[in-house]
Amino acid sequence: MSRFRFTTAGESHGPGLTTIVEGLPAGLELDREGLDRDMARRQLGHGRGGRMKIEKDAVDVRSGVRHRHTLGSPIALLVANRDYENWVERMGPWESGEGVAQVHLPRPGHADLPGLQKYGFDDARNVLERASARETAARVAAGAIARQFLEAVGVTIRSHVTRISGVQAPAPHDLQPADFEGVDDDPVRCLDADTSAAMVEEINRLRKENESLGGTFEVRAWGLVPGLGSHVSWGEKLDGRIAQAIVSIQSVKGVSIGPAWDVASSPGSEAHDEIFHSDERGYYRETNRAGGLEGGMTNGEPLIVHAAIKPISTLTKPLRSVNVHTKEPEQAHKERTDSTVVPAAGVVGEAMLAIVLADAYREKFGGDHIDDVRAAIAAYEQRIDWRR
Ligand code: EPS
Repeated sequence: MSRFRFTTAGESHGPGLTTIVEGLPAGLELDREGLDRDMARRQLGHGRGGRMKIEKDAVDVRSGVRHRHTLGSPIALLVANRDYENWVERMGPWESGEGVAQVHLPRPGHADLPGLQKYGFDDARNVLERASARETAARVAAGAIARQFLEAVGVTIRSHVTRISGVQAPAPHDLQPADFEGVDDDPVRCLDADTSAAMVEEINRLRKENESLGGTFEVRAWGLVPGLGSHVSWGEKLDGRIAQAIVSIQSVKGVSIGPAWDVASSPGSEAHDEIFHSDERGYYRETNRAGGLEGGMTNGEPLIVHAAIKPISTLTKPLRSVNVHTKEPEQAHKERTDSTVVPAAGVVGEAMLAIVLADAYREKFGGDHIDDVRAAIAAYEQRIDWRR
């Protein structure tokens, strides 16, 4: 199979998360430290709650890898929930459930109410455990593998936080991967030190007021060959595939490719990227307003994706809701939560973009062994005379 596919399973306070990744070529060298690093990066960020002190997410590779190289077979990845030992009675698959408190107060903004209605449950925990952003640990495990495949074909992916609540970072131009060095050491994964300090202050201020905070992040990818995705059918357009993957991240409500909202308010002459050619560079552009995609295909420029995340819907000062048993007004369910997850969401965004791009490479270049993939890419680059 030459498509990158993955599926996750697991509840937030159940025994653990499972990811199955399919469709990688054989012979790809995997780096365990790189995998651990991505898992640890997802746990970072000022504004995370108590859970991140309990967990130390580590990936147990159960299949598909031997002697540090992929076998071409499905890769099964397990991430244990350390917190499960505190939740066995409430979450264990074979416990009776007798005497376990149910959640009857759906939180506005969470999956609680539509999930209860759709699946016919009495207890919103049956919904919220799977809807929880804990599932993103399983996505990042898959994304870390996708990233290593992409690195093997010359693609680099990075992210940074561009807004937290009302604090906006200055618009960055022409970022290169090297500009992201140290971004994970910043408490909010922001590239601008003054903005970062203001973001931390804003988190502290609103946290004291029992508020949660949303924001925006940006993910970039460099080194993509032109022509990934296709203009021929809606389902093959890479912009649509990226948008689906990014908006599927818990709490993400908006996505754009490049500076879409600015472009929407610009005249046509200032909305596009004029085409140039030189013997040294081949085709090139002097701007990247398209965010690296034209007609649903990569155009050889860096890919730029923005995402908007709403504030976490579990509030320590809960919003008004209704008890689904009595139908009486009550305050929404309250449990341990984060103030903001925007810094971590950028890491999840990297993972989801890596997954879509790995799939696009598998789709376009096929190959059973990583050397087949590299040879197919080299032949294509030669055909279109593309230089990195
Ligand atoms: C998360 C684990 C969760 C939350 C958060 C993300 O842990 P717990 O529910 O035990 O505190 O910190 O989940 C949510 C934001 C949510 O809405 O459910 C994680 O591992 O990232």
